[in-house]
Amino acid sequence: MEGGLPAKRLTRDGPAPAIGMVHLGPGAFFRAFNAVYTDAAMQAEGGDWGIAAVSLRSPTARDQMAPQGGVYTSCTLAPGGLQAQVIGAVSKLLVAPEDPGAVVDLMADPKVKIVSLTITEKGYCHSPATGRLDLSHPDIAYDLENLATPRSAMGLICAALAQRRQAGAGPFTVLSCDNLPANGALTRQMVLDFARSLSPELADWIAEAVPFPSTMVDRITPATTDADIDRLDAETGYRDPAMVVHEPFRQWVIEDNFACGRPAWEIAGAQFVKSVEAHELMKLRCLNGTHSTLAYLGYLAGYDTIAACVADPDFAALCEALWRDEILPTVPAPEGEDLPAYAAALLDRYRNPAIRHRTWQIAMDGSQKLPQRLLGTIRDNLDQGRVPLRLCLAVAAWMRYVGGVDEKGQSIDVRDPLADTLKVASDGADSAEAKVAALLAFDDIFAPALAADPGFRAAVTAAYQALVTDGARAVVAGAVK
Ligand code: CS2
Repeated sequence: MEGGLPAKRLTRDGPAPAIGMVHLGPGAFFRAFNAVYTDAAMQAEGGDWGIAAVSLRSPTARDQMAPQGGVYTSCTLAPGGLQAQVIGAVSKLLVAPEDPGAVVDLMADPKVKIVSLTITEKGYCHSPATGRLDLSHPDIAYDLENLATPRSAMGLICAALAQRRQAGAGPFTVLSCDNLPANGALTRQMVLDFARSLSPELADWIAEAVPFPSTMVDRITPATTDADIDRLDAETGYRDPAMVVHEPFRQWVIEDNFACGRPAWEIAGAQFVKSVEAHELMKLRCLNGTHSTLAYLGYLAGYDTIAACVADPDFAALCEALWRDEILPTVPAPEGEDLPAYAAALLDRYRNPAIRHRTWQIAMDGSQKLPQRLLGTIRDNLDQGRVPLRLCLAVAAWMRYVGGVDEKGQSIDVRDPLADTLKVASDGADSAEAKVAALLAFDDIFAPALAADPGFRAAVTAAYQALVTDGARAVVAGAVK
């Protein structure tokens, strides 16, 4: 702000697009991804696909975007500079806790054809070990008793579907866009588990009528910082608190199974396929698996960002060795993908110096991420007769991280739904062996057969001990020799 003039804010020219979708979870990823694809599809083909974006908790997204009529800036960050694009696909913003009934009514309106989700792993309220809905989760328990005012995504979806069934309004498509394996099938299971606890007839109708296509989503989108907002202001003259920053790359693979139409997302490059499974496995294991590895080891080594991690040749070599020896041998190539080329391109994406993706941000919610990012890959290696030492090192680094004290003795701000119990378990044990055993006993994270595997236990314990004795940098250097 100069000379006392208020900062210039974005405004919408003309009417907002008519609503055809409700999206739960309007955070940075949604704004850098779903809304960008939808904006391009509507510009090219028209269609009433305006998005009503619903926050499940905080009013931040609404407070940032509503004063701008829902429009915001999507900024592509490449080494060459910043490219800004104003996105107008978000027509309305709601905050569910302020009026959950209004959100249910909107979702029940027949003009809504798709309900999409970016609610993060923990938003599914599932037990990763059983793959079923955690009926004891406080939000789920509340919603089953209070369906008129739901708090969880599953509660909102079931309340709206119940209304639609009652009114003969037909289904909507539920489109999960979170980094979970078979995210459509998983969402279907959670919705059905919830619905069956309410009414078997509702569950049967949903099983019959509602499609849950799976998707693979990919675009690196670090949290927006004040420095990003200042930079956009300096370059464009607009001060946009709702702006998002992201890499140039994007990939969206979607199962083409929709009940009542969809935007022409293929115009913006989305790939429609019969089965997404192979793409999802490739992405979760190759990208998210190394991301989490870099997050824990990098944080312990004192690196603030992914780009800083892979500027260290040992950390870059660790990624390459992981892909070559431990990850790619467990991943069948999806049609049209060359796995070694895919992995090599990932390293270039990580190196993008314009993207400041913090190791601390990626380290969040590890208890919800480890199974699909690292543990499934470890299981497959063991089944193929190999103990994958570098993946075991990543698990050990997570264990050090959730212990809550870094290599300089400073406390770590661990964000995880299980943070407190993980810390208690770690603090209650003395030796490396005892700490590893205490953490492997979390059977919502580690399947009992994996936790009991002697080769896995020994490798994680040895890596944990080495991290304590030698520190992350030395251990990573040793792991790529
Ligand atoms: C990251 C992902 O924060 C994280 O856990 O690994 O958000 C990652 O950036 C995206 O999946 C990339 O598509």
